[in-house]
Amino acid sequence: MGSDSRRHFLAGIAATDPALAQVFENESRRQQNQIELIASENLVSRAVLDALGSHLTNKTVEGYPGKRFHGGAEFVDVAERLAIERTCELFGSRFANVQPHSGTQANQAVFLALLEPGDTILSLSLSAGGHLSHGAPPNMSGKWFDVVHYGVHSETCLIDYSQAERLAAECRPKLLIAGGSAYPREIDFERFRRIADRAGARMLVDMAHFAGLVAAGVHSSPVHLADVVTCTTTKTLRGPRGGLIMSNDEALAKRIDSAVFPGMQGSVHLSTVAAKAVCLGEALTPSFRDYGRQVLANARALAAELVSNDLNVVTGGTDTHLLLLDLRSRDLTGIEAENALAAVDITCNKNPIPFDPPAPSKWSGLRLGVSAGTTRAFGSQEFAEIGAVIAGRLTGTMKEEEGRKRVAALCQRFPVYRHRLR
Ligand code: DSN
Repeated sequence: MGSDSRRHFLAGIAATDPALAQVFENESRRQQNQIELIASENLVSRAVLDALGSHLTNKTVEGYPGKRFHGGAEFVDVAERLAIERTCELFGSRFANVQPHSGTQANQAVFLALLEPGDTILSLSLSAGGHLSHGAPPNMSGKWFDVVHYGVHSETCLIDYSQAERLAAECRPKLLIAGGSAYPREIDFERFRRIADRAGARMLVDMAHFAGLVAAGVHSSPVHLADVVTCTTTKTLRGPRGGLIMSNDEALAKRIDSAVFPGMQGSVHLSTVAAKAVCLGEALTPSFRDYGRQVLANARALAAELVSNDLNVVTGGTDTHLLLLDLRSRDLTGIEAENALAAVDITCNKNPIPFDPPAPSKWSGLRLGVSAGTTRAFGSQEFAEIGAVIAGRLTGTMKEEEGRKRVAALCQRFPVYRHRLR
């Protein structure tokens, strides 16, 4: 082996690229030393990390297992088949596409399979907890389709199903979307199925946020009711960054496969597909059910602590891994609260609450999620302690130094993996 190729195959990043090695080291320390409450994050297993850093990244394939456009696919086909089979087993769907690079691309593939430009979509508005890819104006979905939004009741902040039904009768959408990024309560999928049927619409459920809870059996499943279900593998499902698409109708599944490839994507990110298979395998084990139950218990413990400290939790609580704080009564914006918590090493994100103005600087919500902390083995007691620190900082009753000390004590007691540099 020449010395160049020797170095190429044997030298690790610490030796070849110290600047990036330092980034990995810093991020690894940050994940150890901060409490992660961003609702779309989690901490993947070492096995998922192994899959993401595997030799599969060298392989180019397009198409689907057994029908590739490139040779040498006999082993990677096994990985993709495992991901497909495990998706179907875990969620009870007949068909699955495991290639979308993200939840947004999964949704775009569904649009390509089911819609023409100019068709009407009916979906939850962004400020009520919806998602950018469901027709928000700056997104491709908002530019290419005629989008109508339903929202939530002003008093309860729960989905206004009657409004959705009325709008569906008026605008006759081709696609009705349920799901979003910041709606903390269970969605009535049966009601949405009836609304879609009456309007002659297809129904898409985007369960990106709560897919792991469905997998764990602690949240109702939309898979037998919707025409198509999309999700990410990232959030409560605790896997790599990427998307899945499920359906039960063979003809529709074929259209979705064609929409993903060759419609929208090229070669498959095989390391990610293998990592999806790993996380789906983990989600099929009994311990993932325990994880799901603990996520719900922790989210409720956090909500209860915040409410008991006079903070306003939108809808009064949560049925999922996430909750939303309404900061208006504290005269704080979301960004001010996010910064105040960052100063005590708690990471979370500003978010619109229902009826907020569109400008992010004016949002008055803060979104908190417990998936990553639960993976770290925080239980209800630890989440009550986290709630006490959040409340203390947002109500001004706890000094910054004390908040930082209490967060550091928790982080020390519950270590996460460190990045292994070679
Ligand atoms: N949709 C964004 C979120 O919920 O944070 C990214 O996944």
